[in-house]
Amino acid sequence: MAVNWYPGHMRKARKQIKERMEQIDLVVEVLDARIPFSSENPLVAELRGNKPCITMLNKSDLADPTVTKQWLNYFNKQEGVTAIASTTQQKGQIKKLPDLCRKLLPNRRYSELPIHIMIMGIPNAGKSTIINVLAGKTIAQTGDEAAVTRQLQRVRLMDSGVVLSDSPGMLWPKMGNNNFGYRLAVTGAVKSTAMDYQDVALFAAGELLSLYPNLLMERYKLKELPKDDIGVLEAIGRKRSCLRPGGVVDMYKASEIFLNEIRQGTVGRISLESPETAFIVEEVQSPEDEKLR
Ligand SMILES: Nc1nc2c(ncn2[C@@H]2O[C@H](COP(=O)(O)OP(=O)(O)O)[C@@H](O)[C@H]2O)c(=O)[nH]1
Ligand SMILES: [Mg+2]
Repeated sequence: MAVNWYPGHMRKARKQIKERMEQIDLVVEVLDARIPFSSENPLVAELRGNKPCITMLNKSDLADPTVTKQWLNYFNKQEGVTAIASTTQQKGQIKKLPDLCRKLLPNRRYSELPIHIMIMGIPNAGKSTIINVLAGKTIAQTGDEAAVTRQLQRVRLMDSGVVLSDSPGMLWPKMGNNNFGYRLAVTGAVKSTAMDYQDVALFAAGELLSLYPNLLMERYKLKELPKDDIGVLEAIGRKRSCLRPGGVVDMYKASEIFLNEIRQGTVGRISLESPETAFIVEEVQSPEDEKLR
Protein backbone atom coordinates (compact mmCIF):
# COMPACT_ATOMS: atom_id res chain seq x y z
CA MET A 1 0.00 0.00 0.00
CA ALA A 2 1.31 3.42 -0.87
CA VAL A 3 1.22 4.89 2.62
CA ASN A 4 4.29 6.26 4.29
CA TRP A 5 4.42 6.90 8.00
CA TYR A 6 7.49 8.90 8.72
CA PRO A 7 9.50 7.72 11.71
CA GLY A 8 9.98 11.32 12.89
CA HIS A 9 6.25 11.86 13.02
CA MET A 10 5.71 8.63 14.94
CA ARG A 11 8.36 9.56 17.49
CA LYS A 12 6.78 12.95 18.04
CA ALA A 13 3.31 11.47 18.55
CA ARG A 14 4.66 8.93 21.02
CA LYS A 15 6.43 11.63 23.03
CA GLN A 16 3.36 13.89 23.12
CA ILE A 17 1.02 11.08 24.13
CA LYS A 18 3.42 9.89 26.82
CA GLU A 19 3.60 13.37 28.35
CA ARG A 20 -0.15 13.86 28.27
CA MET A 21 -0.79 10.35 29.63
CA GLU A 22 0.51 11.43 33.04
CA GLN A 23 -2.65 13.48 33.64
CA ILE A 24 -5.01 10.87 32.18
CA ASP A 25 -7.23 8.68 34.37
CA LEU A 26 -8.72 6.49 31.69
CA VAL A 27 -8.19 5.80 28.00
CA VAL A 28 -10.95 5.35 25.46
CA GLU A 29 -9.74 3.50 22.41
CA VAL A 30 -11.99 3.80 19.38
CA LEU A 31 -11.78 0.92 16.90
CA ASP A 32 -13.68 0.21 13.73
CA ALA A 33 -16.02 -2.67 14.60
CA ARG A 34 -15.58 -4.10 11.08
CA ILE A 35 -11.83 -4.46 11.61
CA PRO A 36 -11.04 -4.27 15.34
CA PHE A 37 -7.66 -5.89 14.95
CA SER A 38 -6.43 -3.99 11.91
CA SER A 39 -7.67 -0.69 13.30
CA GLU A 40 -5.83 -1.12 16.60
CA ASN A 41 -2.67 0.83 17.25
CA PRO A 42 -0.15 -0.96 19.48
CA LEU A 43 0.95 2.35 21.01
CA VAL A 44 -2.35 2.60 22.90
CA ALA A 45 -1.74 -0.57 24.89
CA GLU A 46 1.90 0.34 25.37
CA LEU A 47 1.37 3.91 26.58
CA ARG A 48 -1.73 3.46 28.70
CA GLY A 49 0.14 1.09 31.02
CA ASN A 50 -2.17 0.05 33.89
CA LYS A 51 -4.77 2.73 33.29
CA PRO A 52 -8.25 1.41 32.66
CA CYS A 53 -9.35 1.36 29.06
CA ILE A 54 -12.72 1.42 27.35
CA THR A 55 -12.48 -0.19 23.94
CA MET A 56 -15.26 1.12 21.73
CA LEU A 57 -16.11 -1.02 18.73
CA ASN A 58 -17.51 1.92 16.86
CA LYS A 59 -19.46 1.93 13.58
CA SER A 60 -21.10 -1.22 14.89
CA ASP A 61 -24.09 -0.27 12.71
CA LEU A 62 -21.94 -1.30 9.74
CA ALA A 63 -20.50 -4.48 11.25
CA ASP A 64 -21.81 -8.03 11.47
CA PRO A 65 -23.47 -8.24 14.93
CA THR A 66 -22.45 -11.87 15.45
CA VAL A 67 -18.79 -11.10 14.85
CA THR A 68 -18.98 -7.96 17.00
CA LYS A 69 -20.12 -10.15 19.92
CA GLN A 70 -17.08 -12.38 19.43
CA TRP A 71 -14.82 -9.32 19.50
CA LEU A 72 -16.47 -8.01 22.67
CA ASN A 73 -15.66 -11.32 24.37
CA TYR A 74 -12.13 -11.17 23.07
CA PHE A 75 -11.44 -7.65 24.34
CA ASN A 76 -13.27 -8.05 27.64
CA LYS A 77 -10.85 -10.85 28.55
CA GLN A 78 -7.95 -8.41 28.41
CA GLU A 79 -6.62 -6.96 31.64
CA GLY A 80 -8.11 -3.56 32.45
CA VAL A 81 -10.24 -3.45 29.32
CA THR A 82 -14.00 -2.89 29.12
CA ALA A 83 -15.29 -3.32 25.60
CA ILE A 84 -18.54 -1.88 24.25
CA ALA A 85 -20.10 -1.79 20.81
CA SER A 86 -21.11 1.70 19.73
CA THR A 87 -22.54 3.69 16.89
CA THR A 88 -22.65 7.45 16.73
CA GLN A 89 -26.07 7.06 15.12
CA GLN A 90 -27.35 6.35 18.62
CA LYS A 91 -26.43 9.48 20.50
CA GLY A 92 -28.12 8.37 23.74
CA GLN A 93 -25.83 5.36 23.93
CA ILE A 94 -22.68 7.45 23.35
CA LYS A 95 -23.78 9.88 26.06
CA LYS A 96 -23.57 7.09 28.63
CA LEU A 97 -19.78 7.02 28.25
CA PRO A 98 -18.95 9.47 31.10
CA ASP A 99 -21.03 7.37 33.53
CA LEU A 100 -19.19 4.24 32.49
CA CYS A 101 -15.86 6.02 33.01
CA ARG A 102 -16.86 6.95 36.55
CA LYS A 103 -17.87 3.39 37.27
CA LEU A 104 -14.47 2.14 36.15
CA LEU A 105 -12.72 4.55 38.51
CA PRO A 106 -14.30 3.54 41.82
CA ASN A 107 -12.00 5.64 43.98
CA ARG A 108 -13.02 8.71 41.99
CA ARG A 109 -16.70 8.08 42.26
CA TYR A 110 -17.52 10.68 44.83
CA SER A 111 -14.67 13.01 44.04
CA GLU A 112 -15.36 16.55 42.89
CA LEU A 113 -12.25 16.57 40.75
CA PRO A 114 -12.74 16.12 37.04
CA ILE A 115 -11.88 12.82 35.41
CA HIS A 116 -9.40 13.12 32.56
CA ILE A 117 -10.01 10.91 29.58
CA MET A 118 -7.98 10.56 26.43
CA ILE A 119 -9.71 9.33 23.33
CA MET A 120 -7.38 7.45 21.01
CA GLY A 121 -7.60 5.70 17.70
CA ILE A 122 -6.50 5.75 14.10
CA PRO A 123 -8.00 8.32 11.69
CA ASN A 124 -11.56 7.73 10.58
CA ALA A 125 -12.56 5.51 13.52
CA GLY A 126 -15.06 8.13 14.67
CA LYS A 127 -13.24 9.97 17.50
CA SER A 128 -14.31 13.48 16.48
CA THR A 129 -17.90 12.41 15.96
CA ILE A 130 -17.96 10.85 19.44
CA ILE A 131 -16.45 14.01 20.97
CA ASN A 132 -19.11 16.12 19.25
CA VAL A 133 -21.94 13.90 20.48
CA LEU A 134 -20.59 14.09 24.04
CA ALA A 135 -20.11 17.86 23.83
CA GLY A 136 -23.57 18.30 22.35
CA LYS A 137 -22.18 20.56 19.65
CA THR A 138 -19.68 20.53 16.82
CA ILE A 139 -16.29 21.26 18.27
CA ALA A 140 -14.20 18.76 16.35
CA GLN A 141 -14.03 18.55 12.61
CA THR A 142 -15.20 15.20 11.30
CA GLY A 143 -14.75 13.18 8.19
CA ASP A 144 -11.43 14.76 7.40
CA GLU A 145 -8.72 13.10 5.38
CA ALA A 146 -5.92 11.47 7.30
CA ALA A 147 -4.57 14.86 8.27
CA VAL A 148 -1.22 15.02 9.96
CA THR A 149 -1.43 18.56 11.32
CA ARG A 150 -4.44 19.21 13.47
CA GLN A 151 -5.35 20.91 16.68
CA LEU A 152 -5.66 19.19 19.97
CA GLN A 153 -9.28 19.06 21.01
CA ARG A 154 -10.04 19.26 24.66
CA VAL A 155 -13.49 19.63 26.07
CA ARG A 156 -14.90 19.77 29.55
CA LEU A 157 -18.27 18.07 29.81
CA MET A 158 -19.88 20.22 32.44
CA ASP A 159 -22.61 17.99 33.77
CA SER A 160 -20.46 14.89 34.14
CA GLY A 161 -17.19 16.37 35.39
CA VAL A 162 -15.24 14.75 32.62
CA VAL A 163 -12.46 16.39 30.65
CA LEU A 164 -12.05 14.72 27.31
CA SER A 165 -9.05 15.15 25.08
CA ASP A 166 -8.33 13.87 21.63
CA SER A 167 -4.92 12.17 21.48
CA PRO A 168 -2.18 14.47 20.29
CA GLY A 169 -0.50 13.71 17.00
CA MET A 170 -1.89 10.99 14.85
CA LEU A 171 -2.00 7.28 15.45
CA TRP A 172 -1.04 5.51 12.28
CA PRO A 173 -2.78 2.32 11.32
CA LYS A 174 -1.10 -1.06 11.35
CA MET A 175 0.44 -1.76 8.02
CA GLY A 176 2.43 -4.82 8.98
CA ASN A 177 0.97 -7.32 6.61
CA ASN A 178 -0.93 -7.02 3.38
CA ASN A 179 -4.31 -7.93 4.81
CA PHE A 180 -4.27 -5.12 7.37
CA GLY A 181 -3.61 -2.58 4.63
CA TYR A 182 -6.35 -3.97 2.43
CA ARG A 183 -8.91 -4.14 5.23
CA LEU A 184 -8.12 -0.56 6.22
CA ALA A 185 -8.53 0.52 2.61
CA VAL A 186 -11.82 -1.34 2.16
CA THR A 187 -13.34 0.37 5.20
CA GLY A 188 -11.99 3.77 4.14
CA ALA A 189 -9.53 4.22 7.01
CA VAL A 190 -6.74 4.44 4.47
CA LYS A 191 -7.49 6.34 1.33
CA SER A 192 -6.74 4.23 -1.67
CA THR A 193 -5.12 6.02 -4.54
CA ALA A 194 -6.41 5.76 -8.09
CA MET A 195 -3.70 3.21 -8.78
CA ASP A 196 -4.69 0.62 -6.25
CA TYR A 197 -8.45 1.18 -6.33
CA GLN A 198 -9.10 -1.93 -8.36
CA ASP A 199 -6.68 -3.89 -6.26
CA VAL A 200 -8.60 -2.97 -3.10
CA ALA A 201 -11.95 -3.73 -4.77
CA LEU A 202 -10.67 -7.14 -5.85
CA PHE A 203 -9.61 -7.89 -2.29
CA ALA A 204 -13.06 -6.84 -1.04
CA ALA A 205 -14.74 -8.96 -3.72
CA GLY A 206 -12.73 -12.02 -2.71
CA GLU A 207 -13.50 -11.52 0.98
CA LEU A 208 -17.23 -10.99 0.47
CA LEU A 209 -17.38 -13.94 -1.87
CA SER A 210 -16.17 -16.21 0.91
CA LEU A 211 -17.65 -14.44 3.96
CA TYR A 212 -20.95 -12.94 2.75
CA PRO A 213 -21.94 -14.48 -0.61
CA ASN A 214 -25.64 -13.97 0.14
CA LEU A 215 -25.20 -10.24 0.64
CA LEU A 216 -23.51 -10.02 -2.77
CA MET A 217 -26.30 -12.00 -4.43
CA GLU A 218 -29.02 -9.88 -2.83
CA ARG A 219 -27.47 -6.46 -3.30
CA TYR A 220 -26.57 -6.95 -6.96
CA LYS A 221 -29.48 -9.24 -7.77
CA LEU A 222 -27.19 -11.95 -9.09
CA LYS A 223 -28.68 -15.18 -10.36
CA GLU A 224 -25.56 -17.19 -9.65
CA LEU A 225 -22.53 -16.61 -7.50
CA PRO A 226 -19.49 -15.46 -9.51
CA LYS A 227 -16.55 -17.85 -9.51
CA ASP A 228 -13.89 -15.44 -8.32
CA ASP A 229 -13.07 -11.84 -7.38
CA ILE A 230 -12.81 -10.64 -10.97
CA GLY A 231 -16.13 -12.31 -11.68
CA VAL A 232 -17.73 -10.34 -8.85
CA LEU A 233 -16.56 -6.99 -10.20
CA GLU A 234 -17.59 -7.94 -13.73
CA ALA A 235 -21.05 -8.89 -12.56
CA ILE A 236 -21.42 -5.62 -10.63
CA GLY A 237 -20.17 -3.68 -13.66
CA ARG A 238 -22.77 -5.32 -15.90
CA LYS A 239 -25.60 -4.77 -13.44
CA ARG A 240 -24.67 -1.11 -13.07
CA SER A 241 -24.02 -0.56 -16.79
CA CYS A 242 -20.35 0.31 -16.34
CA LEU A 243 -19.57 -0.69 -19.89
CA ARG A 244 -17.01 0.61 -22.30
CA PRO A 245 -17.50 0.56 -26.07
CA GLY A 246 -17.67 -3.04 -27.22
CA GLY A 247 -19.47 -4.11 -24.04
CA VAL A 248 -16.32 -4.55 -21.97
CA VAL A 249 -16.84 -3.90 -18.25
CA ASP A 250 -15.13 -0.77 -16.99
CA MET A 251 -13.44 -2.39 -14.00
CA TYR A 252 -12.37 0.91 -12.51
CA LYS A 253 -15.94 2.21 -12.38
CA ALA A 254 -17.22 -1.09 -11.05
CA SER A 255 -14.54 -0.99 -8.34
CA GLU A 256 -15.53 2.53 -7.36
CA ILE A 257 -19.22 1.65 -7.05
CA PHE A 258 -18.50 -1.51 -5.11
CA LEU A 259 -16.13 0.13 -2.61
CA ASN A 260 -18.45 3.09 -2.04
CA GLU A 261 -21.37 0.80 -1.36
CA ILE A 262 -19.35 -1.33 1.04
CA ARG A 263 -18.16 1.77 2.94
CA GLN A 264 -21.66 3.19 3.20
CA GLY A 265 -22.98 -0.13 4.39
CA THR A 266 -25.45 -0.51 1.53
CA VAL A 267 -24.09 -3.97 0.71
CA GLY A 268 -24.97 -4.99 4.26
CA ARG A 269 -23.41 -5.31 7.67
CA ILE A 270 -20.02 -6.88 7.25
CA SER A 271 -16.99 -7.65 9.38
CA LEU A 272 -13.74 -8.30 7.61
CA GLU A 273 -12.03 -10.07 10.48
CA SER A 274 -12.99 -12.15 13.49
CA PRO A 275 -10.88 -13.05 16.53
CA GLU A 276 -10.11 -16.36 14.82
CA THR A 277 -9.17 -15.03 11.39
CA ALA A 278 -7.62 -11.64 12.12
CA PHE A 279 -4.18 -12.94 12.96
CA ILE A 280 -3.70 -15.07 9.90
CA VAL A 281 -0.86 -13.57 7.98
CA GLU A 282 -1.08 -13.70 4.23
CA GLU A 283 1.81 -15.57 2.74
CA VAL A 284 3.87 -13.35 0.55
CA GLN A 285 5.86 -15.22 -2.04
CA SER A 286 9.44 -14.18 -2.34
CA PRO A 287 11.42 -14.50 -5.58
CA GLU A 288 13.30 -17.35 -3.85
CA ASP A 289 10.09 -19.39 -3.64
CA GLU A 290 9.52 -18.86 -7.33
CA LYS A 291 12.97 -20.27 -8.15
CA LEU A 292 12.24 -23.41 -6.19
CA ARG A 293 9.28 -24.28 -8.32
N1 LIG B 1 -21.89 4.57 9.98
C1 LIG B 1 -21.17 5.21 10.92
N2 LIG B 1 -20.35 6.21 10.56
C2 LIG B 1 -19.63 6.83 11.53
C3 LIG B 1 -19.73 6.45 12.89
N3 LIG B 1 -18.89 7.24 13.62
C4 LIG B 1 -18.30 8.07 12.74
N4 LIG B 1 -18.73 7.84 11.48
C5 LIG B 1 -18.29 8.52 10.23
O1 LIG B 1 -16.93 8.17 10.01
C6 LIG B 1 -16.20 9.26 9.44
C7 LIG B 1 -14.99 9.59 10.28
O2 LIG B 1 -15.40 10.10 11.54
P1 LIG B 1 -14.49 11.08 12.41
O3 LIG B 1 -15.24 11.37 13.67
O4 LIG B 1 -14.03 12.24 11.60
O5 LIG B 1 -13.25 10.13 12.72
P2 LIG B 1 -11.84 10.49 13.42
O6 LIG B 1 -10.84 10.63 12.31
O7 LIG B 1 -11.54 9.29 14.28
O8 LIG B 1 -12.01 11.74 14.23
C8 LIG B 1 -17.21 10.42 9.35
O9 LIG B 1 -17.70 10.44 8.03
C9 LIG B 1 -18.29 10.04 10.34
O10 LIG B 1 -19.54 10.56 9.99
C10 LIG B 1 -20.64 5.37 13.25
O11 LIG B 1 -20.79 4.95 14.40
N5 LIG B 1 -21.32 4.80 12.21
MG1 LIG C 1 -10.91 13.50 14.01
